[in-house]
Amino acid sequence: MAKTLAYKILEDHLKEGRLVPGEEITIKMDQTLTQDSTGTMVYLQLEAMDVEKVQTELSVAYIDHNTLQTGFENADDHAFIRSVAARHGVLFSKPGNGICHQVHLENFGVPGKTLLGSDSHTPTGGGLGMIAIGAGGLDVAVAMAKGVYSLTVPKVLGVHLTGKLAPWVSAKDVILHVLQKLSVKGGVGKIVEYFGEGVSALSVTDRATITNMGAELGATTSVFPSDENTRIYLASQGRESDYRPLAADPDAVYDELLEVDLSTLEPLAAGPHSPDNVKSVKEYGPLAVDQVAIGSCTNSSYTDLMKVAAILKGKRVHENVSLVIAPGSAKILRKLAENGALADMIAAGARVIECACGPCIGMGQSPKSAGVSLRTFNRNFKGRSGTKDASVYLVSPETAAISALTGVLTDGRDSGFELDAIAGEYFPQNENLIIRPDGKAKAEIPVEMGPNIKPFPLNEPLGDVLAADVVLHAGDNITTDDIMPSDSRLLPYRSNIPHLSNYCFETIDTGFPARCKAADKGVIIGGDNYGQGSSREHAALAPLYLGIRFVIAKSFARIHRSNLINSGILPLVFEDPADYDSFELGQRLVIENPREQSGNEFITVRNETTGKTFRVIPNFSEQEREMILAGGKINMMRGLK
Ligand code: MIC
Ligand code: SF4
Repeated sequence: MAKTLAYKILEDHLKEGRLVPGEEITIKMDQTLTQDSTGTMVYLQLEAMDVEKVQTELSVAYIDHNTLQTGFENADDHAFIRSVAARHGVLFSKPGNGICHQVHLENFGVPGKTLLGSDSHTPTGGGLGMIAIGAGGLDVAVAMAKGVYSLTVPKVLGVHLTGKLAPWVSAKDVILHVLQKLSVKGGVGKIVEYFGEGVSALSVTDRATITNMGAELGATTSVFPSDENTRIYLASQGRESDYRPLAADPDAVYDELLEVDLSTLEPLAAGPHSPDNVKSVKEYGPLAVDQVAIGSCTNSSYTDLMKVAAILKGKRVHENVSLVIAPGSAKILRKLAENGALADMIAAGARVIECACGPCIGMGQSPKSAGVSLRTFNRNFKGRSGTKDASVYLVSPETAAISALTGVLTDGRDSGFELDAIAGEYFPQNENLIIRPDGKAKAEIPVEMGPNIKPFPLNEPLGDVLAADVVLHAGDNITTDDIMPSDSRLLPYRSNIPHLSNYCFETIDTGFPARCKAADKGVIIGGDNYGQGSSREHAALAPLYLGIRFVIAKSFARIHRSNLINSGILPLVFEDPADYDSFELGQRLVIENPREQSGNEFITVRNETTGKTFRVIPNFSEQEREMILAGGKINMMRGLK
């Protein structure tokens, strides 16, 4: 039978199960990546698993998120990660080397390989024809320890690309268009696979922009074929030998299909506060802009920044605009420095900051009160920039750069400026910011553990009755940034759950932690797509620490659902979504005999306060149920039942 590319790669890596949508499979994981804000938990967990060396072909620990060192905390985390990486044969990418997804694409991504990363934007690797999946830290730790990962087989949504992008329209506009069509939950339970003659008009870094933001669709991952452009990209990175052509069979049948004619697209923007709130730049504009930020794992490639430099060259950034640029990697920054593009940016009035996530995760550069910020990033959730009342618009690098000059959100096609194609470059290998393991045995390398690093909380095996008070009634599309906010104040505490838990749900309801403590055991009621966004397992661990035992929602985002199960918190779905409206804070919900009920099609929940009962759907796979019974993945691995 003709196959999609996604299923070909999955089949190549299949260890257990059948490739049938909805069934659980276990696949071999060739590579893993971690970053520092999820990495401390991952490496605490890896240490707890007591393995000697990682079982993957390649595992890399990146430092790119927590780079604003205002105290000892981040630096301690970096030292901890470096020491554990060395103990287990993991490569360490030093701060300054760049954003994990960009650096991985440049140096390590290989067509046809699998990659699991403790960051939701790991699917960036799909731009190189990888099956690259974002997951919670514990799943990545297990993948390192055992070389495998279990997942529910997704359907494959084919995006048929035809035509060619017009000048001033770029890869960012392609994915914004797809988001406009499908919404932030349109990719849940799916792999998004791009195919068709339009593919050849997109470079690997264009493709990586598109697969990167597949995370915003809620997709398991996104993937492009590996073709001549892939070969050219790998050759430019000195890795042509990693190239292998890959594509779906010509008559492959997709579960769903979306047609996109690239030539009909125009410059788009996602307005506050959701990546799917997409309109054309013209519809949103003209809009006075206070800040323009260019960078992030979505749009910080060499070609992106060369286009920006070309637009800025010989011009002046508008007097009302603060333009900040964060190149994706040290390789890119070096090249921009060598060829003069950096000088063009600086001369125009740009603020160039280090190669890291930076403003994308609120680490500096928060906009002014009620400010308007145009960003080439992937997420514009309320408050994520560090300024609660700021309005963040997600745009392409071209739109960002031209708007920085005009001071208003501008469609570059009206500028009269002609954008030339960016010439290919060769990027010399430079390993000075990578530390490779030196072959020493684990016992010879001590773990460096600073005082801010606290043990992760553990749940208890599921008891005979589950009773908890409603401590939050949340709406649709709650993000993990809502559940466990992250900014320059809080990122230094990613290895300290007790401290972080005091800020749980801070942007929505500052009374949440106190209410949880008063309730002893809590339940959260959520709407659709609960837990979308980041892979941070802190959004499960902090609630666990605060006594949350189950969450009932209309639907869950994939990674967060897994993180809840890994922590032994039950994610339960309303049988009848109308029941969602029937709760008030403080009501007591009781599940009798949850151990047995968790294996049924439905679980009956009694609202002790109103006397009413309703049903929820557990839908646990066999392995998930084992974790739920044991009180989480670590308990299960320790043999608890
Ligand atoms: C994000 O973009 O939200 C992050 C910060 O990269 C997260 C990871 C984290 O919370 O540490 C992600 O995307 O998974
Ligand atoms: Fe970093 Fe932002 Fe990318 Fe997350 S989305 S990995 S914070 S650049």
